[in-house]
Amino acid sequence: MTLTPTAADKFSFGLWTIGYNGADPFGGPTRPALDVVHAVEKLAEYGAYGLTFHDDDLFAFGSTDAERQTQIDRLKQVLADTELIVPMVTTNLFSAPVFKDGGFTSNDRSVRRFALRKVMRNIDLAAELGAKTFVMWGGREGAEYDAAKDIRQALSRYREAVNLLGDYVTDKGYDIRFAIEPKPNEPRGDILLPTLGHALAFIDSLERPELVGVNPEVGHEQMAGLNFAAGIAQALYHGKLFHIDLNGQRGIKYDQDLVFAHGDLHNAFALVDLLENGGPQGGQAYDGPRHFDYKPSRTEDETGVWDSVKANMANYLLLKERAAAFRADPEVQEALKAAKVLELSEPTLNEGESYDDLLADTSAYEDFDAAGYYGAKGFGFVRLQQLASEHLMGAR
Ligand code: ASC
Ligand code: MN
Ligand code: MN
Ligand code: MN
Repeated sequence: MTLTPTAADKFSFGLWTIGYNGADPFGGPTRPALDVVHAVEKLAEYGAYGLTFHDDDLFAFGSTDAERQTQIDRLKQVLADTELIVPMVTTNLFSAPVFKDGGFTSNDRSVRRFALRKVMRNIDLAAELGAKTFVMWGGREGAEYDAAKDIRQALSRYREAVNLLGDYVTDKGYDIRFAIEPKPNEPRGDILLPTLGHALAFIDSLERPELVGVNPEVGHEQMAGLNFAAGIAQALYHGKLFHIDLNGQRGIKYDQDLVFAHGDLHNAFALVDLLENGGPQGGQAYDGPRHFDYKPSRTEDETGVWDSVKANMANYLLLKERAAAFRADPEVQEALKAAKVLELSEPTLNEGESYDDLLADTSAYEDFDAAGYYGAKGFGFVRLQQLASEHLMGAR
């Protein structure tokens, strides 16, 4: 296996990620602005296949139509020159002061109407550039104070917005689906749709649920103390993994946006194994972009930025190679069998068996030695996890 990224790996980067200038709540920029043309040329050089952006990453909030068009034309030219694509576009409804209480769910109705217009304009651009996914990260959709936000009404307004956007892409004939990105907090004290589970339940309440999936981000779920790989498995179960944001996070704290696998390495291994080897027949479970949404640390200069770009992709490919070795190891196969991991895919009832049949089966209950069954034997999960660890650490 080659560890050099190619377009077939579908690695994409947000313009805001490599373009992050180092500003944080405690200090200003440590790096100069990054031009989109230079950014795309570098991504192409290192083997990425896609660039994603928020409207405001490409042309500053408040740009004139002419300024906006100049930037779009410059992007289009460099995409043509490099053969990079734009698989996903998203709208910034969080930076400008007008969005300080949110976009779709601001208490102020005029702000909500402005937010919808900003998104509709950006959907037109997404369609023009051939993007297939439109991400919605509602970073300011939330509150600090319980008295300040009627959460049930906020969810109704969120629903109203997503329903309207679903009508819009349908009427326009755009080949675009939406992906909601959950996050528990930061920048708001609490954000609506805080985890992917909340988002999945919300999607069920929409008029066109088939148009809407999730874009989970590693660190965002981990900020809520959740198992990211397990969450992705549930998103796949619901057929809702429309996009994914890869990065690293070390525990329940502020959103670190580290390089992918620079956080919980075991879970990153489980995630890549799931995406690459976890399909129903053991095939690929997800074939969309492997999108990195991280921040090159504030300590880095431009060389460090490109080092971090290479690190994200190298870590993914290394984990993919380690996961393939894990799956191919006969000892692992045997340990999986011993641990009955494969038995879980067998339906619990026999084909055609009814609950009456189950009730009549004395071996299931009356004659089943439930008290003694597992007294003396274990599942061997620790041995299995150690085999995974040894593959992960390159010891096998
Ligand atoms: C996004 C997205 C995020 C946020 C964040 C902005 O579009 O996926 O996680 O915006 O990266 O800094
Ligand atoms: Mn993040
Ligand atoms: Mn993200
Ligand atoms: Mn982010």
